[in-house]
Amino acid sequence: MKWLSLSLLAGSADAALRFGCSTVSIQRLDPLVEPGKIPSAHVHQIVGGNAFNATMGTNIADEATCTTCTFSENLSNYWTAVMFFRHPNGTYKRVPLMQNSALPNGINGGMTIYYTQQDFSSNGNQKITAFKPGFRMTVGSPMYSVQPGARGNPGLRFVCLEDKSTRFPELPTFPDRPCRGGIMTVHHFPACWDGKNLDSPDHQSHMYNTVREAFAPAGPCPASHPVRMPQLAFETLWDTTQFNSMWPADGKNPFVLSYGDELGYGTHADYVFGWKGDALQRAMDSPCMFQACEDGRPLKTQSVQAMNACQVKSQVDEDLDGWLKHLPGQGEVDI
Ligand SMILES: *[C@@H]1O[C@H](CO)[C@@H](O)[C@H](O)[C@H]1NC(C)=O
Ligand SMILES: *[C@@H]1O[C@H](CO)[C@@H](O)[C@H](O)[C@H]1NC(C)=O
Ligand SMILES: CC(=O)N[C@H]1CO[C@H](CO)[C@@H](O)[C@@H]1O
Repeated sequence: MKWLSLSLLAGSADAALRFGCSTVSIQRLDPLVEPGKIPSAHVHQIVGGNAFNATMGTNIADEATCTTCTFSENLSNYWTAVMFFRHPNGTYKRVPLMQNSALPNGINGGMTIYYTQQDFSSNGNQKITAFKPGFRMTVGSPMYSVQPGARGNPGLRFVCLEDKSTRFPELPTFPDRPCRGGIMTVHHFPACWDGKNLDSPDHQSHMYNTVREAFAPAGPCPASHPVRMPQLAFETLWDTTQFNSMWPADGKNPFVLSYGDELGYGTHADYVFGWKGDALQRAMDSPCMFQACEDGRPLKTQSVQAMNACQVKSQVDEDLDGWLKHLPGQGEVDI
């Protein structure tokens, strides 16, 4: 009898988290790929808990005292590279972040984070296992300068926004024309775990990617990585509109990611798990969808004001907001 009711519980259910996170920091730190290095090679924009640092321990849920995300039990960190505009006169300006639509008003920049089940509308009749304390991973790589192999990664995309709700088409590279509503970058992470390792030397091989375009149903997890975990995804909205009047005469895309990528094949993102206790597992086991998961059903939430108040001070003293002669950390000579 017990088995029967358990298997019924694991039946088909739609459950998904979608929430906003304000910017917690924009600086040159990279605790996964370059731990301890201050400054790291390129600039990142970070959201989530205030335990973000050059070196991060395995128990950030206890180290952080606040988070910039809607769900206050979520002390995880999420980050990506930063977008810059290159003016025809050769200088660079950081592109501001803007909040997504469908989120509470007043969120300061940041990103929209998704934890879905197998796909947007179903768990595919299987248990979705939450990440464990100490879990971390990356997706994509700044080293990719061409379409990475035949497999590519359909989970890493750019969208030319007409307005904040444009979602298609998804492009593998930067748009080749000015976009009326800005540019969105999308990062879908792999969701199949090897069941053993919280991390791996390349921060990727403990996970296996079955991602398809957009939130389309993911393929089954392979025997090497049998554990289905939440499908994590980031949406980042870049307000490129103030630069549309400065589009260069040669018509080439003037936007560049903070490690010098003008095409976008090197787009990448990083994740460090930091939910308190079993909060993420409770959410994955409940049938709630988006806002219905808030206000203690089952997750605790906080106000936009409290989200925006959580900040991490930059440890790197450098100008990121003027018209810069070069991208921070790029094209400098080490003395
Ligand atoms: C980051 O680490 C440094 C050096 O260990 C420490 O002094 C600082 O307080 C930490 N910052 C945060 C926000 O934890
Ligand atoms: C480049 O153009 C920007 C925008 O007009 C301007 O503010 C900046 O001073 C210019 N820089 C140089 C070196 O001409
Ligand atoms: C469950 C839990 O410990 N939640 C904490 C999450 O972080 C906020 C601060 O952002 C605390 O107030 C909560 O107590």
